[in-house]
Amino acid sequence: RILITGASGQIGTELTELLRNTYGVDNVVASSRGHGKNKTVEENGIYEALDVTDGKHLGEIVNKYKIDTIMNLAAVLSAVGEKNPQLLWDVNMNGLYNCLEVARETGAMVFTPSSIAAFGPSTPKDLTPQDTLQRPSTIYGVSKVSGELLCDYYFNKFGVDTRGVRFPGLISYAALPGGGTTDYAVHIYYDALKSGKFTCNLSADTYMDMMYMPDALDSIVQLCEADPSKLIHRNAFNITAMSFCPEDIKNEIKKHIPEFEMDYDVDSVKQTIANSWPNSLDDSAAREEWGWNPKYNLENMTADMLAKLKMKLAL
Ligand code: VAH
Repeated sequence: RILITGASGQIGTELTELLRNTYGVDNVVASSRGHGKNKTVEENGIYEALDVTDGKHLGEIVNKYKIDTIMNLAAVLSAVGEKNPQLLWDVNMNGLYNCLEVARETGAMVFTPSSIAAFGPSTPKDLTPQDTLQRPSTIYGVSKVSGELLCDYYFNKFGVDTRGVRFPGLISYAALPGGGTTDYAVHIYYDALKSGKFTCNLSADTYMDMMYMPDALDSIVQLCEADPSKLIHRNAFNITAMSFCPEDIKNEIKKHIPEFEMDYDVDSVKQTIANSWPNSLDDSAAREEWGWNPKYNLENMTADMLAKLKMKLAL
């Protein structure tokens, strides 16, 4: 059985649905901190209210359901984290530590996402290598590098099967993102449909790696099902699908909504964070070691995102 923490979040909401459909409803235990946050997750299968910083309760759930795979998606994201670094450290690091300790005792696998945020201003920005300098300047990035190192340690020291990917900005229509720096790339689609205009909080030439959620979900399943003997790396793999700036996504949306307009009101905190991240990643290690191969680019993502959002907003 699989336990998903953070199951009501942007990734967790859709990952829960995918895993229930793939492995069977009775083989997936969804958990999140707040009751009543996400009816879809809470009412369509096994659900437990769980705060990952409560290691004892986490252990009880893992034993109750005989969990063999923990997908730890509970996290505070970059922009929210800069406003409350202590909360971020508690959730992102103590939550992960609790998952690793339970896995050490039970033999469970642990998947934890890292992020392009694990890189910093001194990292090579273009086609950022799999193995390179990681001196992030955000507390979120510090927690992601620390998480990568902690997961590798638990694999090398205790044999815990830990795996992770460095996610770029994720774009989805099912659940809103939870306070990240890349969130503009989601909200732009909502506003394009709702009002025909959008005010972007990052500058026009801010390039960041991005990925459509279907590809992100596939990467989690592919990596967790990968033959461990083929994995040279574990925590965590660079993966990306596209790199674009606000002007690129505006122009792609205008192909569908010609009258769409965008202006700028740059958020200095988010801009500073975005400037510290890579412009594009080299994801050749993931392609070679476990067959990573994304299907969505800016063009087909935009077409699908607008079509799905139109239906969602109509409801
Ligand atoms: C954030 N969406 O903006 C997350 C992600 C690469 C960005 O980690 O914080």
